[in-house]
Amino acid sequence: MRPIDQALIVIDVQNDFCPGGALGVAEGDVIIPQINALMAEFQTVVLTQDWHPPDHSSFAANHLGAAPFSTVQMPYGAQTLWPAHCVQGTKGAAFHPALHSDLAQLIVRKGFRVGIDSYSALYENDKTTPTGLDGYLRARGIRRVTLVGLATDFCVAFSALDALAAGFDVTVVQGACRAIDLDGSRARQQQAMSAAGVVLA
Ligand code: VGL
Ligand code: ZN
Repeated sequence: MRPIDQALIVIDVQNDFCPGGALGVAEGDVIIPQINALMAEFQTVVLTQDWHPPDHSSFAANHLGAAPFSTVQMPYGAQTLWPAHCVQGTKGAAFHPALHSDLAQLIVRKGFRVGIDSYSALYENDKTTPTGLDGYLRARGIRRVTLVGLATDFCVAFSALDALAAGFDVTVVQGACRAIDLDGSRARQQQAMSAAGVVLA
C-alpha cells in the first residue's frame, strides 16, 4: 500500500468521455484496468464526476448559433463550448461500468452551477469557487496526490495545476490518462504541467 499521506484522484472516468460517448476521448476506456489497479494501492481514493445541468453554459447548444469547440467569453474568461455531455443523472454522466468505483471514499461532483464550468477538481473555472476537495484532502492528512483519468489536457491538467498551487506534491500518471487534444492542447498542457513542477510519470 502507498503511504497514508498519498491520495489517488481519478478524474472523470465517465461514459460520455469514453468511446461512443457525447465527448468521447480516443482510448478513454483503455486506461481503466490500470486505474483499477492503482485504486487498490492507495488508502485514500477520490473520484470526480463532471455533473452538468441540461442548461449548462459550457454547452454549445445553449449559445445561439455557436459551434461545438468554439470559444466564448464568460465573466471569468474564455470558455470552450462543448457538445452537451455528462448531464446530471444520465447514463453519459455515470462512471464507466468497468471502473471499480466502490474503492473510492469520496466522489466530487463539479460543473453543477449553470454559469461556471469546472475543469479542476479543486476550483471552478473562475479560479476562486472551491469544490471543497482541498479541505477534504487536508483534513485527511494528504500531502501528495497522484492524478489519472480524462482528459489529460483539460480536467486532469487543471486539477494538477490547482493541486500544486494549493501546496500538494503532484504526479500525473500519463499512461493512465488520455487527451482530447484540441488545437494542440495536449502538448501545451503537458508543457504547462512540467514547467509548474508537476511530475509527469
Ligand atoms: C472535460 C471538457 C468538458 C474533462 C470536462 O473531463 O476533461 N473536458 N468537461
Ligand atoms: Zn464538462
